[in-house]
Amino acid sequence: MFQQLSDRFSTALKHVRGQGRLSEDNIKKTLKEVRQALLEADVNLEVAQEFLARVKRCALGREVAKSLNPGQAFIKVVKRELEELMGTANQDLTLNVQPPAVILMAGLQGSGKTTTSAKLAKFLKDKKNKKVLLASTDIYRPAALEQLTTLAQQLEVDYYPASTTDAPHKIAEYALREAKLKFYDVLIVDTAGRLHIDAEMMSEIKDLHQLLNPAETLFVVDAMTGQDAANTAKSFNDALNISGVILTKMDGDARGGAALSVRQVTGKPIKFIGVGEKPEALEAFYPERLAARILGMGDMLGLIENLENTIDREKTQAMVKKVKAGKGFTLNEFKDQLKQMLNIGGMGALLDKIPGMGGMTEKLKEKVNDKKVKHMIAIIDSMTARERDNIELIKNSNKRRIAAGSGTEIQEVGRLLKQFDEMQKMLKKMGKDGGMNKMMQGMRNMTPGGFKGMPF
Ligand SMILES: Nc1nc2c(ncn2[C@@H]2O[C@H](COP(=O)(O)OP(=O)(O)OP(=O)(O)O)[C@@H](O)[C@H]2O)c(=O)[nH]1
Ligand SMILES: [Mg+2]
Repeated sequence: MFQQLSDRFSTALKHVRGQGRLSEDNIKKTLKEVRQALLEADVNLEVAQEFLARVKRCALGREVAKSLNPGQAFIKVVKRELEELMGTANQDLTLNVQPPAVILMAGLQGSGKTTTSAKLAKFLKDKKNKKVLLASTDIYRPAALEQLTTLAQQLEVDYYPASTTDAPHKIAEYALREAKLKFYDVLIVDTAGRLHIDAEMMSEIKDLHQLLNPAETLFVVDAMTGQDAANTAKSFNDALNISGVILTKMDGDARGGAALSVRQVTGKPIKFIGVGEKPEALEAFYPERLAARILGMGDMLGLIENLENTIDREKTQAMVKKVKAGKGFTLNEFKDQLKQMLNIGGMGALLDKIPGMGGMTEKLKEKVNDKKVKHMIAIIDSMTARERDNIELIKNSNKRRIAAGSGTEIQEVGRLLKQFDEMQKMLKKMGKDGGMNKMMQGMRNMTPGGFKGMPF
């Protein structure tokens, strides 16, 4: 996410970092490069120009001049202005209306409406404890209704079983009646996509809007379309007042132009971002966290949230205790950790948020792929309980059996055992000697020459 933009910013800001005094002259180059970075990111031109004017004004202003480290103060200004561009604070959904609160989803073809409707249903059910009903009024695209039904069933969210023989506004009417009758808190209505925002689409969605009187009308748009995302959201908003935008496919967006333009161009907040195809891959939109990511400062809060949502705290604490006591851990415990790693959304999602890891992420991702982790889990699963407790018992013939059982190669089994053994030694040593220094040394060994002593 934002790789390209982040790289360009870090190059641009290098010149000012250590500057003792900022002048029109010595920030010229930086401002030019920041401008270039924004335009390459496909940020709307007007938005980019205003941004630069504001940054320049602040950079030459009192606040920066009187600070102890003007170079750092300048970077702070850039960060603050980036946040400002994206809306400063997270804007939650407004659902405090007489239930059911209706969320109407709109957007162009393939923007991610149906997937996002399902993600949102799961989010509201799991995180906000809401009773949610999903409905689709897409009677046009073949199998569109089935797509929503399948997603709803997978996520164990209720759905309204619509029929393609009913008109969209009829489906909406029935779904709303059902939601009222059965005391749902929220009704999410997915709609059909169109290639362009045309009169037909607008008239259908206006109809639905009038009938449903939604608490939220969310425009779903593909972040990879850059500033076009902001423009389509704007034309839609001009015709039908929206309450917010959801940017999807941010996981594949290296440039960031959409995220940086939408708020200024439409005047409406981005409320969520889609960061993958999985149902959990939806995040509330926090401008300050994204600004930090763009500037290579990572997103520790996001990382902690990911971890808190998925990590089994008791198991992890028990393990940390053992490691501290210099005891190492068992293969079963190791497997638990691997599984938790996958739950977080894989190593890629994790590394992406660690400060300073931005530039390394792509290379690391190649090394540390989820497939390897899955293989490792399968290998451990194919061992007997006795073998797991005592890896000394595992001879070549056992390795062959384990490889066959896990669908891997005998070399992979050998590698895992060797790595596990090395890791045990390292952990035991760390536990005994204690202290952060050892830990830091261990981390340094992990990069870039390879993950010594780590499971990869
Ligand atoms: N990588 C990634 N893919 C996504 C994301 N959101 C949606 N997709 C994918 O985008 C494709 C289209 O998603 P849909 O939800 O069917 O889009 P839609 O807007 O309902 O499409 P129509 O109903 O045909 O207009 C699917 O393959 C999704 O898996 C995301 O945040 N990241
Ligand atoms: Mg759809």
